[in-house]
Amino acid sequence: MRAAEDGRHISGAENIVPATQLGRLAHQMVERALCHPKGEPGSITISVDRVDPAAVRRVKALPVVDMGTRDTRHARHVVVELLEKHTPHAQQVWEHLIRVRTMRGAMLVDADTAARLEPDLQRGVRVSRMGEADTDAAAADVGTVRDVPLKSAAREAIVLATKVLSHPDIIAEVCISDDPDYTTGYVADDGGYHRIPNIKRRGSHRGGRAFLCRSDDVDGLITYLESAPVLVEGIGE
Ligand code: PML
Repeated sequence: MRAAEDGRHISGAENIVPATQLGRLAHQMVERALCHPKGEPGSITISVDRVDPAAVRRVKALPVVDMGTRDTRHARHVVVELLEKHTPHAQQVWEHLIRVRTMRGAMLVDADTAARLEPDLQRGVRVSRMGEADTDAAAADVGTVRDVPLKSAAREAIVLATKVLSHPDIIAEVCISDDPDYTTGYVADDGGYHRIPNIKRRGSHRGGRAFLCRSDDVDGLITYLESAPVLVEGIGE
């Protein structure tokens, strides 16, 4: 699902489900798009692609680690400290991230040089074809329509981060939501999905994702992130 207003991206969501659940899922996604905190969209697009069940890889969800950061200064310190385990350019990765505006996809950053590796710097890398294996648990978590955006944001981010980290060339991901009301971000790495409250000030439209990698096959890595179907199991277990 993609929701937009005057060509401006408002929200998006996706999942991998059996055909019998498509109606329910489409209904939930439309309701969610209609009450997103970034505003009511002028257009909502739902698209459906057939996926070969034999091609779907199942991976265990990253464990969630709550970092309990006090304010934006503390949050920035924690992000940089986590990234420093993986790159000498942690500060530069943070700078890349806070400068980005209106980028739908993610930045792909070389851990050794801090160079951006995406072929199209404006488009970025759009991670797609992922979902939560236990769709009954996901549906139960959805709750009332008003709760949907907040409740599902973390779950969907865990699904995305787990897919991203399931590629051996990815070392870490850092994310700031571009939703002005959503101030919890995360750093995902081999230690888990680190939730970071106060990663930005409320009301800020800043936001984006950066994937830190070491790769001899950037094209293959991008193909995996954008096209390989992955189901994530056991969120929060
Ligand atoms: C997004 O807007 O896509 C990012 C959501 C980040 C969720 C962070 C969390 O609450 O764990």
